[in-house]
Amino acid sequence: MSDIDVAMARALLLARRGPSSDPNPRVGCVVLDDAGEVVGEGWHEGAGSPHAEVAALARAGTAAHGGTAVVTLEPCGHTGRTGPCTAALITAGVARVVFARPDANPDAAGGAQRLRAAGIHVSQIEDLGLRTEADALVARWQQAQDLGRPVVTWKFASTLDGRGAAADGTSQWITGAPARQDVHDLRADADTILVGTGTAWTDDPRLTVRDRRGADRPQQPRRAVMGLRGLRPGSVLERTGATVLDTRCPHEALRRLWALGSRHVWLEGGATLAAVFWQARLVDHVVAYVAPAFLGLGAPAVADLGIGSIDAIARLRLDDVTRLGDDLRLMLTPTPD
Ligand code: AOF
Ligand code: ZN
Repeated sequence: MSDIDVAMARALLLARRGPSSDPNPRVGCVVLDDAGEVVGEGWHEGAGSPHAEVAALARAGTAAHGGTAVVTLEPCGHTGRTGPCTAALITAGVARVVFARPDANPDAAGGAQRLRAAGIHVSQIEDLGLRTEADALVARWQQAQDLGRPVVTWKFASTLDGRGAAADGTSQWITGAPARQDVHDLRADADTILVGTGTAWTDDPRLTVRDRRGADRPQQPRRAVMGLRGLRPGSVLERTGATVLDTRCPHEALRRLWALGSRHVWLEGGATLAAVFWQARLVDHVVAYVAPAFLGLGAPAVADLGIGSIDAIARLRLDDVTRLGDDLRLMLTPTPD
């Protein structure tokens, strides 16, 4: 591994210190001096805070002069919430910039060109493994940019016969503890947990991300409730100030969540709300927890998806199967018809 590859691997690690879901991508930067020694490190802490390059240059000070900035993302050439990184790199007098992947945000793109115009040697890292890692780091953010709306992951738990609740309406617990903990781990990747007002009224859920001991984690996604019924007075969500989206339209709900900075919505139910998103083709990923159990009569975990005959069957691509205790977790992607 070259010095540059080592620095890029380090920059990728630093980037992971940033929030996993934010309107901005996670970015890390390592500054090397003209002898190849690390003189500054930085990462982006989320929208509104300094970009990774600016943070790393601040630590490097004058040692950056004639040195190399190694960045996981092409430095931005625009003034958004903060100034352009290209300007900061030029002012610091770096001789060389190596980045791992281009910035696909049309506003921020063009950074490499600007740096070149200022006489800086700019290149994309050669190592394909490092490029792939940099892509994976911002995959969810990139998907949301491409869609122009938050990515939607629909999660549900069901029995073998597709039931989400028993005939008397009771539904806790279908899956075992390992599967329930897994939900918390996956929830942490989203910035918003969304349920319908129906679910909010019946279940009075907390919708927080908890650790293995059941304590709330420090970084919590936004909790949002969608529908025209509002929140039950005195419910947990009302007391803790959940976001209320007083609309039945899933497009409108996602527009509002996007404006609030949301890029990945974790849709937890109920079945009717999920079906509304599905029929609007707004479901990007499905996570299904299947318990080895029957309920026979009872409420289906999945509501009417508007499928009238076998020709219209909704098939999904099976991306992964994992056993969690006695349950199965299926990761799926809807396939276009
Ligand atoms: C970088 N370094 O650390 C990050 C970049 O609104 P702003 O000013 O925070 O700009 C956000 C955009 O800048 C974001 O959409 C992405 O294109 C880029 N993010 N660029 O050079 C960084 N976080
Ligand atoms: Zn920047």
